[in-house]
Order: sequence, then structure tokens, then C-alpha cells
Amino acid sequence: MPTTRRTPTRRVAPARPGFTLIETALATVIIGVGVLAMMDAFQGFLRANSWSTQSSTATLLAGEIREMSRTFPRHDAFAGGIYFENPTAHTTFRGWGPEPDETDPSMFDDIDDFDGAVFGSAADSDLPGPVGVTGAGVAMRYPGPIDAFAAVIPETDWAGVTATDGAGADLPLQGWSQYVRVEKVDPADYTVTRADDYYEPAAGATPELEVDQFPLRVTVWALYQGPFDTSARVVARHTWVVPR
Ligand SMILES: [Ca+2]
Ligand SMILES: [Ca+2]
Repeated sequence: MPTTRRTPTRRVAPARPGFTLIETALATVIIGVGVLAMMDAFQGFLRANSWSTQSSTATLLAGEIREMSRTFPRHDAFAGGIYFENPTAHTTFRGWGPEPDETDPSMFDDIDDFDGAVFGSAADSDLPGPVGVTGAGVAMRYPGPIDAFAAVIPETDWAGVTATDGAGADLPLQGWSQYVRVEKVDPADYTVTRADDYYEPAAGATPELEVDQFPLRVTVWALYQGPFDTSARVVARHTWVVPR
């Protein structure tokens, strides 16, 4: 009886839907690169947005000082301006800086009152240029930053709510300071600065240019120190000249 022998056939595994390891790894790499690019772009946007916000705040703060002093005379009209106690010998210079009763910026009433004033908490070492008024050597310290009415500008959140300290008092705008320098400049060349007590002696037919007859150059720096910064840095600077 003939027998038939069945040839064994290889069983082929049916194709299963799914991804191979290589495909999965490739997909992960592709998606990963895309996500990284998006995060980088987002960080760039945040940096640009932060710079834009800081720049506009700094410009505003510098403008507030200018607006506050816009109608002020160069020197105090009530206290006799700036002068020498001995006008002949030109000794004992008086009148530069805030007058003795002007203990608060709301009492400032002339341009030279602002020289060396810091409105805010920026350290002396972070202030640009020589610090302080004639002979004082240190900055004049006031709470700040301030607005054009000499009121401290409060910190507000994104919803416009003013931040307060534990006692319920308004917190000033965090991290910001204004620093002001007032310098006498040569009437013929505003780039040449003169000492606060400088006067030009008479020469020939030209009469003496008295100590209070010079234009003033005012410079306001707006500085910012972030919560993780070790020092304050200048974000904006405004300079203008008050003619005589
Ligand atoms: Ca004054
Ligand atoms: Ca003054």
C-alpha cells in the first residue's frame, strides 16, 4: 500500500501590525529634535519679551524724573541759588544739592536737588560714574522708584493688584532704581563738564561768568536687579540739558 508522505511545510508567522525597534527609535529621535527646537524658540521668545518689558519700564522710570523736574529752575530760587559766601575771594561754596529742609523728594524744587540721588535699593557699587554730591562722597538714598509726583511706584501683578508686605503696606516696584546726576556744563560746549563750584574769571572785556550761570546736564539711569541677580545693571539712560 503506497504511502504518501507529506512534505513538511515551514510555517510562516503572520505579519503583525506594529513598529519595529528601529522605527520606534527613529520616531523618538525625530519627535525629540522637534520638541527641542520648539523649546529653544519658546525660550528665545521669553527672553525677547522680558527685554522688551524691562526696556519699556526703564524708559518710563527715566521719563518720570524728567517730567518731575520739567518746570524746576536750575538752582533754588528761595534759598539764594548757588553762591560763594565770600563772593570776592570765591570761598565757601553753598547751595548745591537739596536745601536743608528738603528731606524728601516731594520737597525738591530745583534741578541741583537731584544730584547724586538714588530712588531705590541699587547698591552704591552698581551706580555708574562717580557717586554723590559735592563733598558728600555717598549717594543720597530715598525709597523708590518714584513717579513724576515723587510718589513711590508700587509693585502690581498681572491682574493689576498691588503687592503688599506682611504689614499690609504697598511694596515698591521690585528690583528697580533710578539714579540721577546733575553736572554743570560749558555754555559753549555741552560736552565739557565743570565742577559744581566752577566760575570763569573776567578776561579783558569779558565779564566774569558767575558760578550760577552755567547750563546743567541731567542724566537719569534706570537700573534693574532681578531676584537671582547679584548686582543691579543699567537698562536705560536719559540725558538732557537745562539751558541757563
Ligand atoms: Ca531745592
Ligand atoms: Ca538745591
